[in-house]
Amino acid sequence: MKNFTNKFKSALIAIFFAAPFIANAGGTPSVTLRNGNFSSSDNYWNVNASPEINVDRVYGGTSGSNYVAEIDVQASIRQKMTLAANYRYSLSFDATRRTAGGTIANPGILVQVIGVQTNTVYASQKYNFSNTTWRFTTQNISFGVPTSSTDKDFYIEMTAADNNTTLGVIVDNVALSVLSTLPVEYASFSASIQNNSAVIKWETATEINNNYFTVEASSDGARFDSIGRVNSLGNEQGHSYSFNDNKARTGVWYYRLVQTDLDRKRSISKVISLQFKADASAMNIFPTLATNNITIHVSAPKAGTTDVVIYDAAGHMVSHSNKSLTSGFNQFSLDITGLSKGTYFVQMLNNGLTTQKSVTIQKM
Ligand SMILES: [Ca+2]
Ligand SMILES: [Ca+2]
Repeated sequence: MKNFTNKFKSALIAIFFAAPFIANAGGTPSVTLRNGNFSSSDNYWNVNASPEINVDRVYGGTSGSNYVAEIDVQASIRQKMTLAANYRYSLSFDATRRTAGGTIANPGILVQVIGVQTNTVYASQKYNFSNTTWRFTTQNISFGVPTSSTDKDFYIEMTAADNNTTLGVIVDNVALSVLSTLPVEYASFSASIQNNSAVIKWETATEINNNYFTVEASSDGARFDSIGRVNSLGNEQGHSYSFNDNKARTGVWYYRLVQTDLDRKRSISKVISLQFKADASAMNIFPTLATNNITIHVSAPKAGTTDVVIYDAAGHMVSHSNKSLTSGFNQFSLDITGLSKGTYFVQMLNNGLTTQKSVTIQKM
């Protein structure tokens, strides 16, 4: 299976800044999604994709002349097109589960809009279908291309999700339209890790008709869940916002903002990624009741130097040393004779990844 899903490479911090604001000269831009009804076979949809186009009767419909596309493990569609920045767009399509020749349980499609120049994901939504009779329903996803975007070309693509078979989801009548100018213009959008939790920050240059932001998080970059809501600080001028994701996370996580208008229209920001610490279980300390020495076992993703820091119960650093780690399993001991009685915890910083063992040491 060709994998067109864009997974962000891990990055500690991802930031974008606004290009100089370009005033809209008036009039909406033209949108040129072509062959959305598949009437000219796979034309325009075969950009690094392997479309499967047939009349709908093949898949469970009744028409011998209406051409549709099946999205399955070996068939996807992808169109490259140009979009203007500073607009919000609506991507719509009709979809149904295939009903002829067998069905599989709840097959899905992943619909994405990806910037060609920067690989930024502007829209990503999974849809699953379980209809047992042939029935198209219309789906919509809206997304914004901010002024700060350096992407000029965009891939509109649909690939299989929750499906490793050649029976899948049938789509037709893919259309793209301009909804409006962006009600919120972002000046910046960034995320960083502070004390093992994500801090999401964004600034707006202008806000028009904005109601609130929803912060969403995802472990796979495709399915996002709301983790909190931040109300707009007011219209017309720009504001600074911050949101703390205090949930314990490991590995790579993806964040985005969903902005909701007073009239309930929504637009989705870019996606940014964060690399959290490796699983703390990769480090073990014993004994946890110790007098002179503790032994640390740690698994390192690669060779390098690690800082070993011991904090007391009040969070004060009481010991700081360096250890060389080899890739894989490591074992070393730490002298704690200088510590007074009490509870401590140990943190290691290895190659920018923080491993913090929550198990405490009881100095006797
Ligand atoms: Ca059609
Ligand atoms: Ca097929």
